[in-house]
Amino acid sequence: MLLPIPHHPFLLIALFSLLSLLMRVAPVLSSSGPIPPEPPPEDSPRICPLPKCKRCPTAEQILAPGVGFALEMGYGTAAIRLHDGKYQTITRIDGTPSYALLLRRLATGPQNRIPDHIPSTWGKLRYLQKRAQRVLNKSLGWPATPETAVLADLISMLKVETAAALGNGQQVTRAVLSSPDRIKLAGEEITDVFDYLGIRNLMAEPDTLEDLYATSSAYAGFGMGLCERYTDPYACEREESHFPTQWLLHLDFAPDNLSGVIMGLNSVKGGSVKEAFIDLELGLGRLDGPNKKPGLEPEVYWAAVTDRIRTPAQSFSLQITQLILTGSSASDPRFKAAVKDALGGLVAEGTLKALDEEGKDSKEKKNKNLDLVFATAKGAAEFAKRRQEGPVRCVEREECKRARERLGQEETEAREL
Ligand SMILES: *[C@@H]1O[C@H](CO)[C@@H](O)[C@H](O)[C@H]1NC(C)=O
Ligand SMILES: CC(=O)N[C@H]1CO[C@H](CO)[C@@H](O)[C@@H]1O
Repeated sequence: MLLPIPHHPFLLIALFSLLSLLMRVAPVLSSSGPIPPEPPPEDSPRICPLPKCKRCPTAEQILAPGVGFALEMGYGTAAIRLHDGKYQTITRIDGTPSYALLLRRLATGPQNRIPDHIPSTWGKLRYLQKRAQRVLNKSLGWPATPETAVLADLISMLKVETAAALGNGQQVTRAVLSSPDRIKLAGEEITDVFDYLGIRNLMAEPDTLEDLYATSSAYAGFGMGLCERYTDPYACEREESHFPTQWLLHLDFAPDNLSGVIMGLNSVKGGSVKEAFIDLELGLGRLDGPNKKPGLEPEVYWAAVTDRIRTPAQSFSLQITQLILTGSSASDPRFKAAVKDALGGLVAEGTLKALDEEGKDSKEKKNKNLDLVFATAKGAAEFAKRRQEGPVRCVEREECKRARERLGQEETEAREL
């Protein structure tokens, strides 16, 4: 929602005051009702029955690769999902100290930063005033908030590398961004960053899944919980309804941080987080790395890691049925041993298979390592691909389906030539 940019400073000030005032009185005037969040709540994400799509997707929309970015505690990653189903991992870029600090603050701060979760009226008013300031900043082409600037800094680097990988002067104009489950960047926070960088947030339009966070994204990145016929929403829903319910434990282990999420889900779109922790004191860097804690004994450290993982798994009332690992330190054999210890006796043997799925020869091993680092970005790219290929919140007419099939045939023929 960009405003036209006024050129006169007084006009600006007047506009700003007016906005502030409007934002302040609006909730008072509209009595005690809740303040609508940025996308109006009129629509529950899933409309039933789905309307027919207004138009068919263009060939470009169908064929273009999906771009996924993942923000992790200390770094960001980018991946693309090509039309033939393959993934390309692009890059991993370490965040600046201010990035690390911001993510740390978000991870340990209040979980919900949008107005429907702000308890007091005073808090809501302050939120509205800040929102007016954000809109003003954006209308001037500035980052909406100082946080936007920090996140945009890293994402713009991911964007540049991704554009280079796409080649032919292609720019990144739309993408999906995943953030840690303990942070849950809100749609408006992502949109602030993406607007600043000229990227369209493909998750902005609510569908059955409104927001994408790291665990669901990594789950998709490992190829789990995804329907095959995603261009047909009903067929996709039918497929998903046959997926068994899983209780997933997602552990992320990096030099700086250890985090865990327990989630119940059957498809990637239907997850609900039961527990989430992030421990800034238990990253591998505490043991060996420039930030290491002097005098920390490896046994003590690994026992603490084991304990941190075991506690939520033990207190969770159901049995964990699936395990996924991500993060740049997650392939460390000592970590895997700690996970095995932590979950021993709590989960079925088969669930621990994720720990052994290491290739025998070194090449395969290297690819596995890549997976652990890029799984989240790959999942985000998968969502991006599905969202831009469509349909979103509608079903296609027969003619669209036929056009898709024709395009598919042409593609196959072109490949065979
Ligand atoms: C708007 O931008 C200015 C300058 O970058 C910044 O100091 C201010 O905090 C921003 N407003 C909000 C609401 O963050
Ligand atoms: C890099 C990042 O955001 N992670 C934090 C994890 O914890 C360490 C301290 O243990 C912080 O320095 C990092 O900023």
